Amino acid sequence: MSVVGFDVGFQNCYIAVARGGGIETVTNEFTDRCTPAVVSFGQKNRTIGNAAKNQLISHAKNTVFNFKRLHGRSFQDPVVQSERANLPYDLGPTEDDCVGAKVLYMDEEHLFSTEQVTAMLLTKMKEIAEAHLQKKVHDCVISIPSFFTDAERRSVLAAAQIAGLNCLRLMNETTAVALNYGIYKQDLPPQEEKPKTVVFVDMGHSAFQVSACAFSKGKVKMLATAFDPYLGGRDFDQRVVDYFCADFKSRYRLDVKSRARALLRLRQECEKLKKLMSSNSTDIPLNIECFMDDKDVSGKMNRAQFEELCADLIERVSVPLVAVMEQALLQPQDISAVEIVGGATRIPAVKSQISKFFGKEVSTTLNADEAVARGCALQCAILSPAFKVREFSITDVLPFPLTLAWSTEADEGNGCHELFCKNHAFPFSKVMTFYRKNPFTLEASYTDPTSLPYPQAKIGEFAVQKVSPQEDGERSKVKVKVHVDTHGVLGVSSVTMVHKLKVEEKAVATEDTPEETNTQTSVDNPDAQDEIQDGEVQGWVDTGKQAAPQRPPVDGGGQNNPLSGNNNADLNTHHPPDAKKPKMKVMHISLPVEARLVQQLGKERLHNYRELEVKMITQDRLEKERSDAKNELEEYVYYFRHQLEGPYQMFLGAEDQDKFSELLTKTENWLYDEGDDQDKEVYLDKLEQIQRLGMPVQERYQEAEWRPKLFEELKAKI
Ligand code: ATP
Ligand code: K
Ligand code: MG
Repeated sequence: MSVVGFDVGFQNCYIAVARGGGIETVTNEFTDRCTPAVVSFGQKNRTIGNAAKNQLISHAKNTVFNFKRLHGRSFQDPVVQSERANLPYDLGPTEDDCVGAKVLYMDEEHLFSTEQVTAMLLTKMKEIAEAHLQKKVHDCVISIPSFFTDAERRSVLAAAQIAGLNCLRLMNETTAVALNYGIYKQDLPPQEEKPKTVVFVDMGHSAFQVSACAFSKGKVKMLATAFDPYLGGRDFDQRVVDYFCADFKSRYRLDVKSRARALLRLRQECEKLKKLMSSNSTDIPLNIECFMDDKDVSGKMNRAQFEELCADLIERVSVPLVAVMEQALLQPQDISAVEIVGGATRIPAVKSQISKFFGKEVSTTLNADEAVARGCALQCAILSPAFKVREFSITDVLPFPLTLAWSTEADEGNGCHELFCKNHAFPFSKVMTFYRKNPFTLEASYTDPTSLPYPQAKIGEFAVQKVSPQEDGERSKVKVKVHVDTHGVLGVSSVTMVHKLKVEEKAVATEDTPEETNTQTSVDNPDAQDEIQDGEVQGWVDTGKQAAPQRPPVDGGGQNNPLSGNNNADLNTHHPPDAKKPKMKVMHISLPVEARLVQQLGKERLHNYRELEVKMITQDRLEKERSDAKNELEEYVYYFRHQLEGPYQMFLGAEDQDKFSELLTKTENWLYDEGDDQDKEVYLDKLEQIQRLGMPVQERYQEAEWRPKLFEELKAKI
């Protein structure tokens, strides 16, 4: 059992693990807590993380970054097209209408889907966690922005599967932060008292998210979430980039935007400058040597100038703040703390805009970079049976309202119902009842396309199969259980058809134990159900009348059910508990459902991606072993060359010395020539040749070193 949390950032990724009763943020092989979200493709292998980031400029066409927002989208998607315009590598459509990165890998053209690229990043993060924990990592919790739609969430889940991870929960980033904040708090009010309300604000590289939460002892309830999916640190960078592009055009006559590499270098420098301006209000210089056409360039900027360039971005910070307070029906004075995380909240103007809005200082209790990963690790620990964690319940909220629609059987027009309102709690299940004679289809979509940061309101269709009329030709009652699962993904968890059958007196007499429970609906936590009563629904479903008012949402206990329905239509016989009607028998028949979801990766494709990932992992490992063997040989040659001219000289005869020296020279020349690129075994062979000559010399030398010392020691003892 592994307990791991992954914050997969747009720019920066963090890994946290639970170990020895605490949460630790893990460092990677460069002793860095941050692993950049960059994957670079080479002739022999992939490089991922810090090493890949170093290739951003030198290897621009085959180094993939800024891909987090491509999840669950098609190539034609306007978001994809606008990202594409700013990327030095190219994107293309995959076979199943997703988007992929076009790169050269092992001398061949490849189109790696976004799921595959994120899986590569997750593979790297998994390896870092495994190196830290010294054991295999499988179970984990992965963060996503709270505004991710169904398709985006499913796409990230697919990436986890490709990486061989079992994602126990996709966790909204601000929810992870809230958990990380609340679970350690000893002074939370008891459940019967007024909860403590805290607002969490996260501005990362690509997005801005705000959540209002209510904390009581042992629980956090998200009240509302708001966001600007297109406001992040990179937008501030872009303003600085634009400024210097104009500046360099007028002062140096350079057209920076026409050169991808120059633009990348400028962007990196502008980001550094932006960070420096956060802690310094005076002029900060910007110098880049050999920038374009061998020209050096220089410029400067100060904080006041920066704030002027970004004035409208800073204004936009208030919009989600207003929205979250309106939705949660809160006034600024109701808020006990405003906790900020995410790198871009370090911009002083962003910070002051937030504190101005709430009329109080913002708090930075949490580690701005690691809070999301730590919250995910905590969630994973809570979900893991192997870990004892303080009781803490988390109720999250849906970012967008969801509607189910259906066509009626008797040409009475179509029906639809908003099943989950905005900020509805999840995980959550609801049961809808239909009266049908034939199979039918439910269409799920987001209620309000205009509020959606996604081009398509449709989520998918659920085709309810094998519906048949009752014995007497009447419509059958069909109960459809719809849920939003722990990942925030919509699905139909079960469909039951109820058939009433007339039975012979005799048959009843043989089975007269009344059964009360129905195996199909008792699976879920009954608290999480908001059942629409049969009678009410009958009119509502097929005549288009509205349903009776629903009970308010309650804490849900979600089931991690697969999206597709149950295919074995097993028959369950139930007797009505009412003994006065012994002639009726009720059968609950489980029906299969076929889910056709927007942008859903097929099972087979997913399987192929996983196999390919495993192959690439092996290839990376082999390449590492190969290059390690080569390095070792080089080091040996260098070492013995040095020692032969020095301390080892007197431990070899002249003839042997010549022979050894000759071998070293030969190997050295070989390494520069055809030995530059050989299999691991070839290097190991050469290494052995050298060791055969070198080892005896080394031993003689060591003996000679030790003998006098040993002699001294013995003398001292006597
Ligand atoms: P996202 O949350 O959008 O997926 P992310 O999690 O990768 O992105 P973070 O690591 O939280 O993003 O933040 C990165 C951003 O914060 C970058 O734009 C970076 O330049 C910015 N940033 C980091 N430190 C500072 C600083 N001192 N001043 C200004 N900006 C900063
Ligand atoms: K991050
Ligand atoms: Mg982030």
